[in-house]
Amino acid sequence: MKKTACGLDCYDACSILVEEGEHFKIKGDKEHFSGNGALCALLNKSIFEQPRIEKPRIDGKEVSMEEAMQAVADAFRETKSLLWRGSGNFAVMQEVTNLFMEKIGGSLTHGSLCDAAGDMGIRMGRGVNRMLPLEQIEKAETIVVWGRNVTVTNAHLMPYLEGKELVVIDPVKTAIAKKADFHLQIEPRTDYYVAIMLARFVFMENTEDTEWMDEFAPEHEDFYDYTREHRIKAILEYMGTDLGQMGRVLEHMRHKKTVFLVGAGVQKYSTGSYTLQAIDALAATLGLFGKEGCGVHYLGDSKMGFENPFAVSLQTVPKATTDFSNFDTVLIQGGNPAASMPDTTRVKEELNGVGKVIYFGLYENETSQMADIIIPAKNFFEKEDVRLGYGHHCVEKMNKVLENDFGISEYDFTQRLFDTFGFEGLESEASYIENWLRQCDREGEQYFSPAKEVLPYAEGFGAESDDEFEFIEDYEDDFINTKRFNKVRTSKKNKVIDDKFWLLSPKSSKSLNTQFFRDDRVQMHPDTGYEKGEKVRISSKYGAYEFIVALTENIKPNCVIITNNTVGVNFLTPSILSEEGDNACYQEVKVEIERL
Ligand SMILES: Nc1nc2c(c(=O)[nH]1)N[C@H]1C(S)=C(S)[C@@H](COP(=O)(O)OP(=O)(O)OC[C@H]3O[C@@H](n4cnc5c(=O)[nH]c(N)nc54)[C@H](O)[C@@H]3O)O[C@H]1N2
Ligand SMILES: Nc1nc2c(c(=O)[nH]1)N[C@H]1C(S)=C(S)[C@@H](COP(=O)(O)OP(=O)(O)OC[C@H]3O[C@@H](n4cnc5c(=O)[nH]c(N)nc54)[C@H](O)[C@@H]3O)O[C@H]1N2
Ligand SMILES: [Mo]
Repeated sequence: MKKTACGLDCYDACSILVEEGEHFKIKGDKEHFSGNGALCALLNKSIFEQPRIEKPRIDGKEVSMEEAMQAVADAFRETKSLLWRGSGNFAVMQEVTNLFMEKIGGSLTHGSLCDAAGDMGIRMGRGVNRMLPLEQIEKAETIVVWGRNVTVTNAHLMPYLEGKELVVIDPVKTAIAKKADFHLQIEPRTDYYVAIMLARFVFMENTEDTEWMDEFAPEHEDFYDYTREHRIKAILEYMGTDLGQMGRVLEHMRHKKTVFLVGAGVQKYSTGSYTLQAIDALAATLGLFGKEGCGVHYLGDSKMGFENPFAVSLQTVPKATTDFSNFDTVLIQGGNPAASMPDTTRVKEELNGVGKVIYFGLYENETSQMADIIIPAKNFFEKEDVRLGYGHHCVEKMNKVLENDFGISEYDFTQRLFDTFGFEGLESEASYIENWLRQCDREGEQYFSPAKEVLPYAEGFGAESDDEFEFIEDYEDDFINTKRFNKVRTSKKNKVIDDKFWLLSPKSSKSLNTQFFRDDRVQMHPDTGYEKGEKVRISSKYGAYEFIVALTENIKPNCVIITNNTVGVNFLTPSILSEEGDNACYQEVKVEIERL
């Protein structure tokens, strides 16, 4: 049996056992930290069923790989060029193409469609974002699942939650919320206030960890004063909760080893960084850093601690709001920006303004349809690579376990361009893979990230662990007027009469972002008066699209859910960046609904 690992962009980064030969079969790895022996349906089924792009194309015409790669090389000669890389494959060799961009002086992107706002908020408080290892999650007494849809997006963590007190903070009654000891069903985009209010109540009842804070977070008295600037009654109402519910949350955290599992959901807003810094401040108030069974687990920086052989210093443009039409040639690798970036109307206009769009990927999608040159890629079963993780510290060598004679790997793509241009300095594929693995710590057969610390922040904060924790002390927000909390108007029978709805846009169990199953539905509360199967037009100030109604009581009537694998969802979302971190802000929008 050979081993490999899943390359899909997901917290779990599962190790995979492969039976090669006539009866090619994959299965989960029971021995592995993450994985508990099972594999998800995306891996067992979808990957093998999704039709692939098998032929390179130039202007819609099928050509040989040689012709297509010649056209790619020509497109990069003496032009202003950009590499926009998605996260279709999370493994490290995706970045080898940076080395070609460096040679031609092209541009790359910075920021993220995903987690950068939260990551920046963590850095603002802790200096560096060190991932909480799984063994601390295992030792916790209470788990607070905060804006993470664990059963869908992080399913292999479920065994770690068994037997623990469970609190869920989410505007949606998710599957995990239904199982929880308490579900705080807040209004969207109020997590900053939830954290500040909880911290305030912790101080009020004197259950804060003064001893720990005196040593590691000495500004705690200023923070207490800051929390007291927030008016309790108005803010609780704005959050859609009350004192009793806040008390129930605290009940599970008081004097308990507590881990917060924070997801992308809390930070898809312009203020996402402040939210994470506030959640961290609550954790600091409770003294949850550097102790067994405690901590805040968010999406980690998988490359932390490594010297990245593909790091280059080039000009960059923000990934979430890229002005593609400033470039003559754009290489889109492993992504589907025409669907996954916010503000699809703008993105499509921008892409139309580019001289040559090169799409390097596995599947047909909104972006391949707009490309001038199409290069079929190999998937992660078909090439050598290394998988790092943002949910745990295991590192896996990915081995080639399937043959593919029509696609090209990122390494071969880069090598062909080096050869055509006569560039030197590209090392062998094996030496790069060895470079990544050599930097890992090793226990038996298992590789671990060199950044792994069993008890992160036990000695302190910052890169040298000699800094103190920085509490949040300021919050600017112009999306809502925090003084005049605008209430959702409801009629006597609790039917919504406000004409605007929050757009919630989480992930789906049937897709990995826009790979695999694509949806066409909007989920709405029955009290909105719409009926299952109806066609509606949903619009925001950025654009509009048509969806089919599905009903759910898992949300409040002032929200709709359109998962991110739904065709057209990003016509509704704004081209703005988070105030810190240059992240996309998919949920910084309210939408209107029209019956068709
Ligand atoms: N099956 C599957 N798994 C995936 C992915 C996939 O597409 N499919 N994508 C992968 C990727 S790229 C990522 S980044 C991760 C992300 O995975 P998660 O961190 O789980 O992120 P989301 O699914 O976007 O949303 C998480 C939760 O946030 C809630 N939420 C929405 N708005 C708010 C809010 O204002 N406050 C709070 N407290 N909660 C809110 C949603 O209801 C949802 O339950 O998942 C990875 N795993
Ligand atoms: N409304 C809304 N939009 C969102 C989100 C949301 O929550 N709501 N989530 C955002 C998040 S967190 C993320 S991470 C982004 C993801 O957005 P993208 O990074 O654009 O990812 P995908 O849309 O999944 O497109 C991945 C493509 O990569 C290609 N691919 C897969 N494997 C390989 C490979 O090995 N090599 C090459 N060359 N290509 C490959 C496939 O053809 C696939 O179509 O979407 C963001 N968009
Ligand atoms: Mo993501």
